Amino acid sequence: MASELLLQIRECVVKGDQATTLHFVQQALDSGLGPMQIIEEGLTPGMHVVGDKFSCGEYFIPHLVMAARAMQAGMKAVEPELKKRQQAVKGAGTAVIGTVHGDIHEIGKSLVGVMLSANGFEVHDLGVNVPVESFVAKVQETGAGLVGLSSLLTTTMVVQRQVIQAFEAAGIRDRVKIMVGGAPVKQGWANEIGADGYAEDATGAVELAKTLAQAG
Ligand code: B1M
Repeated sequence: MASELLLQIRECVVKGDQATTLHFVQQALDSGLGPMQIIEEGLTPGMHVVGDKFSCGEYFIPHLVMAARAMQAGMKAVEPELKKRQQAVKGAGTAVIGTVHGDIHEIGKSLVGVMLSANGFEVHDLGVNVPVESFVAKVQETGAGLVGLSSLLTTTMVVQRQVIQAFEAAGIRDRVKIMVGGAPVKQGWANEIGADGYAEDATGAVELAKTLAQAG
């Protein structure tokens, strides 16, 4: 039953059907499935199928847009449950996150943001296509100790390096911990550009953020 529901959620994302995605996500929640299981075993695998279909020329941009809307509808439904279940630690720290300039992929970045805030971080989500200087300005304004940079395109990964360089140029690199992520990003890239950490997924991002916040 559970695996059938997760399969249906996946299929609805692949079809880009918002209403039905929402319906099955709600049914999954009602039947006691956990929010992370719904995200990781239903919604996200659906997006991977969509990505594969796009790669092989079966899907085009409108399919990606519709699938993203379906996934976002599902995410909205699981968000309250996600927040309820997380163990919020008061005063975990302040984080500034965003998808770097030139890149408009928002779902993974938003998931990281929701998970961080569910775990007690005060999150300033700058959105997508964020100019390099905006990260620096927001840190100066809020005093945030953590910066999260998301990048889904191989062509925009370099902007993560530019953001780190901008913090150096502003003379405040030692005041922030910078973590990077996104599908094409790997630990080796994080090392190469001098980031403080890399996480593969949203759960890993929360663990990393907690570790970096403690390291202060
Ligand atoms: Co685009 N896209 N897209 N896309 N898109 C990818 C990324 C792609 C892999 C598809 C493919 O070819 N198979 C490919 C990139 C290839 C590459 O460079 N390696 C691609 C391309 C090429 C493009 C365009 C260039 C297409 C074009 O115009 N010709 C274009 C670029 C636009 C731009 O940004 N300038 C484009 C556009 C779009 C849409 C706008 C249509 C849409 C996004 C809509 C939206 O976000 N509102 C879209 C979508 C939906 C995708 C796929 C299908 C799905 C992305 C997604 O939401 N995944 C994607 C294929 C794929 O990923 N398999 C694809 C679900 C999400 C939960 O996962 O974002 O990976 P993800 O986030 C994960 C982890 O990566 C990690 O945690 C998250 C949760 O586990 N993570 C972090 C993410 N950020 C993190 C930050 C951290 C830590 C972890 O710390 C700070």
